[in-house]
Amino acid sequence: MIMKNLKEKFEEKIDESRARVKNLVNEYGDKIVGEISLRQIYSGMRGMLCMVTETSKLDPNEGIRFRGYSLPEIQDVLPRAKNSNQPLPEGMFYLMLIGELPTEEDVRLISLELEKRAFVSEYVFNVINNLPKDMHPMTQFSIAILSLRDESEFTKAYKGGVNKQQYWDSTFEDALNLIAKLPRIASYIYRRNYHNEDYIEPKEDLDWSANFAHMLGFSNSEFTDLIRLYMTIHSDHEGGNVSAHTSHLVGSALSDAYLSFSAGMNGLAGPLHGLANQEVVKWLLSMQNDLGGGLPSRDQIAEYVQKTLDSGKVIPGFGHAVLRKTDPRYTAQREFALKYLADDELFLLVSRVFEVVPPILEATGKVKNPWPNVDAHSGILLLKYGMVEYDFFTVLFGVSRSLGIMSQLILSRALGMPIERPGSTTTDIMINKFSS
Ligand code: CMX
Repeated sequence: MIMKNLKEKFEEKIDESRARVKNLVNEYGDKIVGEISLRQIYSGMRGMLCMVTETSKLDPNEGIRFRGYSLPEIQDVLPRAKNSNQPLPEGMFYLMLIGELPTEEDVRLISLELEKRAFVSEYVFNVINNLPKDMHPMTQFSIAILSLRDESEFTKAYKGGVNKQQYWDSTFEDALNLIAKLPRIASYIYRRNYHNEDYIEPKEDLDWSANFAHMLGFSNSEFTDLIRLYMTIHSDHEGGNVSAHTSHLVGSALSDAYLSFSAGMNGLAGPLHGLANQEVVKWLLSMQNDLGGGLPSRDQIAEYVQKTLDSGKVIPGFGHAVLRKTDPRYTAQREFALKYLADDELFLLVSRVFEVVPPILEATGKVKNPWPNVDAHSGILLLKYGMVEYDFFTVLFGVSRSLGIMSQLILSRALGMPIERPGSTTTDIMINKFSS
C-alpha cells in the first residue's frame, strides 16, 4: 500500500467538506443561532457567535477540545517520540487539519516534511541582523515572518491567475513552509539577543520540537519534552482569540499566510493575550524581590496581590474571556511540574499564588473568571531549565500558535470562506434606537 502524505489526505476530504457546508447553509441558512445584546457590542463582542473555526472549540467549563478531543485525551492518544512522555505537536497539526487522529507514520512523515522545508534564506537573517538587539523579540519575530512573504507560493499562484478552487493548494505550501521555518527564525532571534550570536544549526532526524530545543541551545531531554508540551498546548484556542481571529481576518482578504500570521503575532504580543506569559514572570520575580526573596507566605502574597489591584493593574495569568474554570493548559503544566520540579521554589510560589489569587479576584465582584490561565504557569518551567530571558517567552507561544492558525487558514481557503466584514454602529444610532 502506498502511504498517502498529508496533502493528498487533505485533498481527498475537500469535496466532502465543501458539500457539508453547502448543504448545511442551503438547508438551515435562515435559522437563528443567537441574539446580540447592546452590552455585547460594547464589551468586545464577548460570546457573539460570528465565525467558523473547524480546528478546535472552547467550552467555558471544560476548556479546549481539539476536533472533539480534550487536552488530557490529546495527551493520551497522540503519537509520542521515542522515550518521551509528551505527544508530538506534529500530530496535533494533523488532527486539526484532517479531523482524524494520525498514526505514528503520519506524524513521522510530517516531521520529515518540516525538516525538508526548514531552510531559511540569508536575507531573512539579514533583516533580523539589522534590527536593534533591544527591540522586543516579538517585534523581531513579526518582522522576520513578514519578510518571508517574498517566498509566498499563494501570492505567486494568485498573480498567475490560479482558479479560486485551488487557493488551498498554494496556501498549504506556504503554511507548511512557515511552520517549518519558525523554530529556525525564533532560535536565531534568541541566540542573537542572548547568546552572543552563537547560532546553532538544525540537526537531521529530529522531530520539530526537538530540533527547536536543540537550536535554542538546550540538550536536556526534559526540556525537549517541555517544548513538545508547550507546542501542543498553545497551538489553538478556537477562533475568537486575538491572534487567531486577527490572522483569520487578514487572511480573509486573500492576504498570504505570512501577512496573516505576522498580523496575528502582533496581537499575541499584547499583554492581555500572549505577552501575559512574560508579564507573569516579571510580576512573580518582583513580588519575590520586593518581599525580600525566598518563598513568601500566603498573607504576604495576598497583600501583594491587593497592592497590584489597588494600583490599577491586572493580575497577569488570571482571568479569561471565555473560560470559567482553571485552564486545562495550566493543569497540564502543573502536572509536568509536579513530576519534574515539585520542590522548585518558583513552582511552590506559583502553587501558592493559585491558592491565594482566586478568592481575592472573586471578592472584587467584577472579574468573571478568577482562575489561572495558560500563562500563569508557563514561564517558571522555562526558568527552571535555564531559559531565563523571559522577554522571549511569547515567541515560543507564537511558534506553537502557527499550528492552529495555519491549519485553519488552509481550511478557510479550501472551504472558500469569504472576506470578513461585520457591521458596526455608532453610539448616536444606539441612543436614538432605544431611548426615543
Ligand atoms: N486581574 C485584575 N482584574 C481583572 C483580571 C485580572 N486577572 N481579569 C479580569 N479583570 C477585570 C477586567 O479588567 C475588567 O475590569 P473593568 O471592568 O474595570 O474593565 C473586569 O475584571 C471584567 O473583566 P472580565 O469580563 O472578567 O474579563 P475580560 O473578558 O474582559 O478579559 C482577560 C479577559 C484575560 C483580558 C483578563 O482576565 C485579564 O486581563 N487577565 C490578565 C491578563 C492575562 O492573563 N491575559 C492572558 C489570557 C490568556 C491568553 O490569551 O494568553
